[in-house]
Amino acid sequence: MLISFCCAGTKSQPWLEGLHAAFPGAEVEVWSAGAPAADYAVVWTPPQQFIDEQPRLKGIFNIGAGVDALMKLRLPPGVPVVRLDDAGMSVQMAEYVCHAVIRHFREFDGYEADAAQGKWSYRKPHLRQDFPVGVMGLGVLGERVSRALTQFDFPVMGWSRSAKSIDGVQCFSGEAAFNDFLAASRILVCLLPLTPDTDNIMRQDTLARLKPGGYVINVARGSHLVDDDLIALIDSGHLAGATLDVFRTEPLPAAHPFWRHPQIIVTPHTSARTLREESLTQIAGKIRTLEDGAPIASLAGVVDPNKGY
Ligand code: NDP
Ligand code: OXD
Repeated sequence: MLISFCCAGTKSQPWLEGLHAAFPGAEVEVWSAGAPAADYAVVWTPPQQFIDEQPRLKGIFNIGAGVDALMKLRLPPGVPVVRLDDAGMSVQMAEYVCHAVIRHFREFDGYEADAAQGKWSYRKPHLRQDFPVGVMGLGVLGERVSRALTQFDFPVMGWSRSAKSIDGVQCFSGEAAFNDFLAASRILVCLLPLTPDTDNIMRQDTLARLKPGGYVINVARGSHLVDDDLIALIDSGHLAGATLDVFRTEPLPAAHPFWRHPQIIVTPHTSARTLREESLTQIAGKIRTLEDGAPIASLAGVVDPNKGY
């Protein structure tokens, strides 16, 4: 068995060692143009050439949850694309989003600014019922985030394609319910996959539907958000600000206005990191399952090419 590793911007050695340890009899190689064709591919944003040089792949394993970069390629028909299914990301995402919501709700930025000036001053506490949080995407990450937010007694709403039922979360589904979901939300969290349906989903007309004083937390992909529309809505006072972890261009260019906007917090695509050990264990387990002849449908995280996630 040959496993080819083709992951842009990733230190390969520890991954190769992990795959070797899981499959001592296998060859595990970092891909380079013209290398022998592999049985399995472990990838992150591979070039089209990598795919084109793989006539006998049995599975493509993405070392992230989002497969939007892969879905832009011409992929071999019938070869399963498998994304990470949590692998330690949902707890990180819950930490990040709860932190961002609470930081905004409790005005901790304001307290920090006061403290920096040696000021002992109180702010009027807000009511939780005035800060309903809407989570777009109730998949592996969005569901965990929604549940975590309910633990802080925020009113929590969720929106997904298919109908869901999550304790303590008011669930909306489908396009027809989108406007009602937005109108009921003040803080909007994006945990959607990036697909043609969700590209630019946070733009002037959709963000304008949020309750006054709205706040955006984007932890999915930069292309979900129209940057200029966000800035215009903050500057007009309809939105109070945003916490952004993902951007159209990453790293975020030095001249981008998000860096300097006083009501926008920027983090470097770090809300839920790929954890190598968890990911290797998950990928190795799935390769073994396929090698044992189990049906593809028995694996968690198999991407539906029609849905694009
Ligand atoms: P899942 O596939 O488990 O969940 C996706 C959710 O989005 C599902 O609930 C799905 O609905 C919903 N959805 C998809 N399309 C639509 C649509 N058109 N309308 C309404 N709902 C829709 O993905 P994950 O939770 O694992 O990950 C979500 C995204 O988070 C990833 O795609 C990735 O881009 C991003 N991410 C970001 C990270 C970061 O560090 N910033 C780290 C990891 C992931 P349904 O359930 O009905 O199918
Ligand atoms: C992912 C990511 O999709 O890291 O897993 O963004």
